Amino acid sequence: PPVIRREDYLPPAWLVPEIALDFTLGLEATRVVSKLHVARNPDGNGASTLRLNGDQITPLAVRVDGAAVSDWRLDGADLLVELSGDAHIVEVETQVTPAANSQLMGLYASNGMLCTQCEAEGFRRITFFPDRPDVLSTYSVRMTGDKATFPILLANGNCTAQGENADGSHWAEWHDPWPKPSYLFALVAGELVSNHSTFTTMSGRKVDLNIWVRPGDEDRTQHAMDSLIASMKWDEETFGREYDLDLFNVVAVSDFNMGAMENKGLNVFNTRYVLADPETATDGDFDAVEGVIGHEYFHNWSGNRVTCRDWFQLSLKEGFTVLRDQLFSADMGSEAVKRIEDVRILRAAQFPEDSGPLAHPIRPDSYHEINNFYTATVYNKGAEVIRMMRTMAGAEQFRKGTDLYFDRHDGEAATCEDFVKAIEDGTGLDLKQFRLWYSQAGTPQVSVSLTHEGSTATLKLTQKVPATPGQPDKQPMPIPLRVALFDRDSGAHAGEKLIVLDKPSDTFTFDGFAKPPVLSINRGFSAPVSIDFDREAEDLVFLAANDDDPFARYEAMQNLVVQHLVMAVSGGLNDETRAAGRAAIGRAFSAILTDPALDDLMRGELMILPAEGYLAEQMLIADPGAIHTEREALKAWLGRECADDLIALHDRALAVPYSRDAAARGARKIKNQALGYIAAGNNEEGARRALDQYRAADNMTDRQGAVLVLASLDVPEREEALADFRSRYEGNALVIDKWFSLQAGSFHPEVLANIRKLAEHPDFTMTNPNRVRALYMAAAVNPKAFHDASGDGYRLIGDLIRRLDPINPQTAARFVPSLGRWRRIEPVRAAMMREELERIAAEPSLSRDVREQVSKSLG
Ligand code: BAL
Ligand code: ZN
Repeated sequence: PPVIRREDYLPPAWLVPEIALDFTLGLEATRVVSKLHVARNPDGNGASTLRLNGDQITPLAVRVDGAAVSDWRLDGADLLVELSGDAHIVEVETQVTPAANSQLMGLYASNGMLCTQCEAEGFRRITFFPDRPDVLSTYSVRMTGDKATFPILLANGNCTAQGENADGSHWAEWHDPWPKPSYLFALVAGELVSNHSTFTTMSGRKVDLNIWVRPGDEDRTQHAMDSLIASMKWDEETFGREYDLDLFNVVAVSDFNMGAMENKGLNVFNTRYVLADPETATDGDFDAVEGVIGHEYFHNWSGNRVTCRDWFQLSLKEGFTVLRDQLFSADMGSEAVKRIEDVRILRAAQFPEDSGPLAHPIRPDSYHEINNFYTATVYNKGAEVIRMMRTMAGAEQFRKGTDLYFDRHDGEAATCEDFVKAIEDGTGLDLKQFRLWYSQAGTPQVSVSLTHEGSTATLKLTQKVPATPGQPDKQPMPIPLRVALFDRDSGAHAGEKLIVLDKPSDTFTFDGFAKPPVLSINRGFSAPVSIDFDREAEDLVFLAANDDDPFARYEAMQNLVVQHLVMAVSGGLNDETRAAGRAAIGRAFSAILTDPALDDLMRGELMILPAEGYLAEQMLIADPGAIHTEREALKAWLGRECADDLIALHDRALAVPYSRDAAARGARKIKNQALGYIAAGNNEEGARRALDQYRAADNMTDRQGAVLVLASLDVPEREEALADFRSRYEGNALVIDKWFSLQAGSFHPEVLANIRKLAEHPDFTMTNPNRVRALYMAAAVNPKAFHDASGDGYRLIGDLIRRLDPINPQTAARFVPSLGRWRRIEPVRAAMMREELERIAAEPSLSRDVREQVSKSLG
């Protein structure tokens, strides 16, 4: 397949200022008549050929200015029409088969309803169109369908007319006044009920809000509605952004490739990010609903009003919108905990991407299949890059930059360069060198040393941006680091400073220290880098107990454990040094369990051990078996060593009644954390407590936490809880997803055999992405299952990719990166991982999605 390159961008030859779409709806066959008002682009190449992209569709009729034409031709999947003048009306008829669309791109059927997903290139599976984000059109949509099958008819914008026909069908017309690219088009038709509310914007516009779900699900929509209203208000207050239509619809569908989609005025959501009530959703699920509702809503400005010129600019809207949703969630809950969670996600998903065969800059230079670039790099690292600009400018100046950006580019398809320029002009920052963050891949490594002489502490920093595929040599980047130096005796510091390391190496001096101070660096994770600082365990214990920056406190605890486990895994510990290392960790851990000044949400966060994947990242070549064994051993040791404190914590948390306030959520968080350690230290005590917690649970956080622990134990209580869980939630797809995930993600000795059995379970299906991810993504990220020494975990994922690819290539391709990590894994496992990739590569008809990921991974 051809490679698409950023440097090859050319403006479109033809523009489409207006489009009218007429749908005759059916699950088996939907007829589409599309009328494009096309106009020659004065900035285009002047070509007389109009190229309309298509994908698995055929033109049934083509008309130009009302007259049928026959001199059209196909170039691959694209339709080419010759035009003589500067403006024409081009009509094309197509017919699609939604029920057979298992890719879930374009128009498809889900649970008896019709819905669309067009980003990135799904619109061309509905009708022929210049399907690129820099062609903006105003859309008028007419839908006709059987009233019993499709009682609700929705599209972007406002409903302008509706009526009934004598034959039992009905119709609706929708008009969206805001010009938009085709990827933001949406249509939904089906039996839906809504939770309705209203919001009055800052200028006094009353907006109707609906959360549409299948009948029976409406009781689980209030949190989504509350989150939507909070998002609308927050974006006005924080970014000055007001909603711009009279109606905002959100529809939940159960078959969906992504989390959700920001179609103008008609967001389409995975049910997972809409439905939530205490009985079926954990606290984490509630947070995810709030975050994704916010994210999609914020796209109305960062993505819709200002969209992307081309798909290489994806981070323009995604990185910025992720930052916006992170700031929103931080304001709605605990800023400290949110920051830690965001960094944990970045390290788990993005750092491995940046150090592997699929590494790419946040603004990629080339791709084969754009679906493969909806990555943690474009999204999460993209957010970190914009966050750094905000950190350097300060929130107030940054707002001037974003105001200028929205103002300058409203109604346009913009580039990352446009964004940086607006931030530069609005804030006064010089971002010349900073632009390297957009073009260079790889996580910068910053080596740190701190020396002390007289009353001066000298900080020496050295940066190295590692080579990545296609980018062997890197330039130094500006790295903003928030630092503080603590006096060991008083436990205080004289104020935080922001330093920017923009050279390969630099020194910074700090005066007024009679004794060597304790350095706290990259506070708040001010830069997405990895810090290499070999330091005394005692300094980390000090920071874990004293640092006033909550992220830095978490980081100190993580580093303490990472340093110890990396030594343990590499065979660098003897009995004595192992005992000393554990003792230091035990002291810090115990202080966390008992510190009365900590709130429980933060305490629960600090209790989490670094993930096995993150530990593997710290080693050039990792042995996943050794990492698993050492980490589990430490967890069990902590469970025994701190048993009394953990049991006291668990008992205290059990006594807190359910509510959604921060204190009760904190109690549930430490309850489940404590239970995990208790079970690790003493299986019987853990199993007994877990079953009690399960039986007494009046909410999903407690229930899932109990099953999570039991699922990994080889005890009789396990079966009771799993069987009850399944029968209790029979028919609730999202909770049955959890039932699959809990087992596939467990550390049970028979986990791989259990997964194979679950794949044969009548509730399992390959056609629902949530269910596929529930079973197989849980397995792929479960080091015990995936890295099983037999290689069966690799075979499991390899088999899945080959079976899923013909059904849903986009979802199948998401599983490839786990196998693509082989270069960083010990040789015996690496060979088996590679072998799986080769088996996939040998398939004769792979999708473009999987082909690209596999060939890059074999590289
Ligand atoms: N634009 C695709 C889904 C999202 O990032 O909001
Ligand atoms: Zn997004």
